[in-house]
Amino acid sequence: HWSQFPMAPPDPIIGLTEAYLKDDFPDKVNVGVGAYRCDQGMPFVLPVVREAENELVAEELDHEYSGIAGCPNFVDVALKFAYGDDCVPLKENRVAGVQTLSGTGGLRVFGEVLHQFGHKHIYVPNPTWGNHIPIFTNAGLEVRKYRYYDNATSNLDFNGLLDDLQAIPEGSCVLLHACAHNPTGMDPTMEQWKQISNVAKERNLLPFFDCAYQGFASGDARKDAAALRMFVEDGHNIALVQSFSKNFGLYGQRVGALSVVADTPDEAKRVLSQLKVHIRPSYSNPPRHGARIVSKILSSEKKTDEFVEQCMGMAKRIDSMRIKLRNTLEELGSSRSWEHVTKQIGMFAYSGMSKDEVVALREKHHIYCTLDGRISMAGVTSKNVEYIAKAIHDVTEG
Ligand code: PLP
Ligand code: TYF
Repeated sequence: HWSQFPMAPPDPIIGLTEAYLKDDFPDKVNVGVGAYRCDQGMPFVLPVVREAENELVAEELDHEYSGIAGCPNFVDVALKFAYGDDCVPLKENRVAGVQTLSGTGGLRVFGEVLHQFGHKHIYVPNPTWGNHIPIFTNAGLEVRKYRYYDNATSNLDFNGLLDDLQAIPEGSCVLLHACAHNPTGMDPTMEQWKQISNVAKERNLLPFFDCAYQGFASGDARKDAAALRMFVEDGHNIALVQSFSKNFGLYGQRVGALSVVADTPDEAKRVLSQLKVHIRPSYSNPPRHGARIVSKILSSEKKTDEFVEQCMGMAKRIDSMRIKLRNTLEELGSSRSWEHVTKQIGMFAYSGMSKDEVVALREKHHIYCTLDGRISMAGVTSKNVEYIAKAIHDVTEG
């Protein structure tokens, strides 16, 4: 019967790595998937992660199952990392939290729970991380978009965003990128977040934060959760998904958390019970190793400081590559403005290249980035930045 199966297209992001690996051009460049590379182009393991891992090996822990909700200490420190130590709902024990299969797994679990409790749709920014759409569609939700970015000016379309949020059905769930928006690299200012919070109040919206880059926005991981903390202080019962893939460099370990703020401890317990009901028949319980690493780091003030410093190091290297890429394009005499490349934050440059230009970049220069023109700056290095700039110049001016 498998002969009846049509061939599915490759994933728009992961498929790029597959194509890149097959390419035998010596100077090929993978700036598709958002995975940090050191300046030598190699994967980077944070020294504090190595240190925690070595300590864990020495402890000779067992490999028993976790509970359905994962490692309780991990959930505890992960939530404090995002919400802050002084968060009132955390202190009042009214936040339901579970360990998830990284950000992706948390988004899916919450999407399913929303659907089960009567939500028919969810609003996501336009554009958003490509995988948001199939994640929520597969959870049974209709995915609707609110305006976010103005391609013409390479800027946030804040008026469009507010107008759209004001017009959506009351009680809807709205997905917000907590910081370092993927793919545009443009976040609202704190004043703009306040206005979003006010509209969410007026319209009784459910703010659902996707926090995948805590540490890549301001450079200080502890400050990057400012927007979601403000929403909690404003009295919103937010939901939050955290990924530890990028900031801790734990991509393949699948470390994440899902949490939901409730009005009372009893309500939080009921929400937790429903999250567990969804997880048990899905994957039963999450993996332990990565959660133990994060738990060890965030349980120690010294290791947390080291983590913040090392994460900042990654963000700074990316920033230096933004400057180098923009300067080189300007030196080459580009007729386009590349100012947005240094204005944007996080892992990506939303370059403004057209689909045809992206395809030419791939076919002519063996540089792989997504069709929307998103370049993973985390894959740009001192060695390939000039090659990339010259190739972009060629396909945009040619
Ligand atoms: N959300 C956003 C906005 C992302 O960019 C990513 C990864 O690129 C994720 C969630 C999920 O990543 P992971 O499943 O590795 O945590
Ligand atoms: O680069 C991006 O936007 C992501 C990265 O399981 C990614 O798609 C890759 C694998 C994965 C989750 C996220």
